[in-house]
Amino acid sequence: MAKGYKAKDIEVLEGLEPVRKRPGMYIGGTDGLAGLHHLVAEILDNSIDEAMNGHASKITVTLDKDSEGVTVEDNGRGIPVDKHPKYKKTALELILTTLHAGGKFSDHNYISAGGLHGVGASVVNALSVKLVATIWRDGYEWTQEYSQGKPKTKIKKGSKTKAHGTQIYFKADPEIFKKTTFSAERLEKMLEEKAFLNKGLELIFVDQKTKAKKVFKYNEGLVAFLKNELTRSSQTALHNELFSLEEEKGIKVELAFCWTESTTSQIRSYVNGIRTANGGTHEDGFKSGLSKAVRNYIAVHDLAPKGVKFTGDDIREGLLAVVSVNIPGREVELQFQGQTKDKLNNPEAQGPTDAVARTFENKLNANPTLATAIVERILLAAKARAASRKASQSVSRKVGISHRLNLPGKLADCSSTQPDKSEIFIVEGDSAGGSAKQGRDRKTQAILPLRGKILNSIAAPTSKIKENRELMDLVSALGCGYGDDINLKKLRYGKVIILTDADADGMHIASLMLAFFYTFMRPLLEHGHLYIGLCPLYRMKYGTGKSEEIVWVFSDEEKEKELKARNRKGKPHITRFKGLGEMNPKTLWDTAMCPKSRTLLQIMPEDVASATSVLDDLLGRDSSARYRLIQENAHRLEVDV
Ligand code: 0RA
Repeated sequence: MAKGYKAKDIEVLEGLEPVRKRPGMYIGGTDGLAGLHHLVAEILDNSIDEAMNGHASKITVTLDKDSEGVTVEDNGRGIPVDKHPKYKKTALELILTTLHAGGKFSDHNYISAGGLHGVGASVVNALSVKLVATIWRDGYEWTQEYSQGKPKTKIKKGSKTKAHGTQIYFKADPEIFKKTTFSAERLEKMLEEKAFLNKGLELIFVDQKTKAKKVFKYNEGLVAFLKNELTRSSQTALHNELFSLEEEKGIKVELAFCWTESTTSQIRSYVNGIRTANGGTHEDGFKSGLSKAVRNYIAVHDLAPKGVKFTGDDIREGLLAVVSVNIPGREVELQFQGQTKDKLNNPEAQGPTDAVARTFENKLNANPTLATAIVERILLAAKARAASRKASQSVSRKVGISHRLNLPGKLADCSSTQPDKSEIFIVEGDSAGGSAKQGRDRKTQAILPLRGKILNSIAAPTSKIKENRELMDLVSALGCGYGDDINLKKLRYGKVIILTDADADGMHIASLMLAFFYTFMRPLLEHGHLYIGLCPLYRMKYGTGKSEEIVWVFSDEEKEKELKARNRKGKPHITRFKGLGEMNPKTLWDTAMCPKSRTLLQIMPEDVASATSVLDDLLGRDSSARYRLIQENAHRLEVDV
């Protein structure tokens, strides 16, 4: 622990202008709710660091009555308020007004690499129309107010107190953010997640609007998360004990996992409290360590029947796991990659997670009954996979050799043969298919109408898939095969877009399709080829003739908002769409197909694995959930401008 941390230890890098100029670079977006709530996470992470270093025991987050202001308070040491000898400013001011200001200890006692890019309080300050820091320290209360990153007042010495701690109140700047109202639900989720990740830490959420107060504290940490997740998805573990492994040697690794009846696996991972929806090196390390432990155990005890080969996927079938690593130190910069920047790329995270997961072998050795249950589960998965592979081989071969010649009759193909310039719309029903065929850009857009409900592929064995005409048409249109024989190099379209009605039926069909893609063509999702096309619910027409203006909206909320925003313009004529089939080709093109005006949501494997609720939100009856989802996923929406 650092001794006598004072203002002089603060390293000063640069001012805050770049943050206001390009806020997206620092918080990942200013249109949706994600960026806005990221502000809270940044402030919260500082308090969590203070607590996890043993200086604070309680953190309270309070949301104002109007949901516009947030207060984060901890009972830590308080940010130092003495003046830095060189910069002639208090440590508080340096922390709040300079980018990347932090203590220069090697043991990182102040700012760990936490927060999206480890940028912290100054970024929040820069993007707040008002920020008030209240510090209890050195026997007094101290306050200072800021606006848009600049001090509005000098630091004020208030009344005497024995208390110690830090309180930051802030309101997001409407010049920067489209929306400045915080969501209580989201904040609550954030605190709950932080409580799972930091075992024993007490986090309190107070919503002044509803007067609700919630306390999050999980002494079991990630294991509590597993239990919660099992209950939520009404699943049970195959074994009594849930596994928890941890170790801290520089990099802190925490793992919790169990096996369930499910035929898929779900691994959730974090680095320094940041969710990595697309996994990365830490997750890879976990998988390889777990495989080694299980394989070793099976080999040593000679448990594999002759001729049964099992893969990593077999080992992980039914696995539910959380992987959390903390990479300390400001020297190590977190590296993220992938289209959505949510995949960890730091090589140093792999070894430690691998090593910790490998120690699972000891648990297996210590408890043979439990080990037998798990090994049986894995061998069963291996046998099932071998059987389904055999069944699918004959089909895939056919698909592979001359897929160009084998295209299904109802496919309206595009003329381009370059996958990166081609896309395919999978639409439901012939009437929607007809409109889409007429409305499309035939150079780059192919249409495949699917009839009837497709098989629920999660439940269906691979051999049944082969008998399903609709799915086989889909497979041959895409050209890349499926199951173990999938080869994305042969994928004929760069974007595969599911387009269904925004109603319960459409939702059902879309979820079946997602289940199919997830189970049999997962690499398609992993490489970001799969999208859901969003169709508007209403058309709002203002004026007529030359002055006519048309606005498409996707939900009831959006409609209300639009009406409020435009009330001076007079009443619009509003049309509600019942389904794609009702739209004429031109309308369908304008709203759902034209790359310049349509809205696509990219679907990642996580979305399917973690919950069908993404779909519920997207296409379900509750259009407010849909609105929220669209808002929150603004960064993933692909809207060409
Ligand atoms: C710099 C130095 C010290 C504490 C902090 C910052 C600090 C920052 C935050 C942010 C939120 N809560 C916080 N609590 C503390 C250490 C000061 C000392 O050595 O006494």
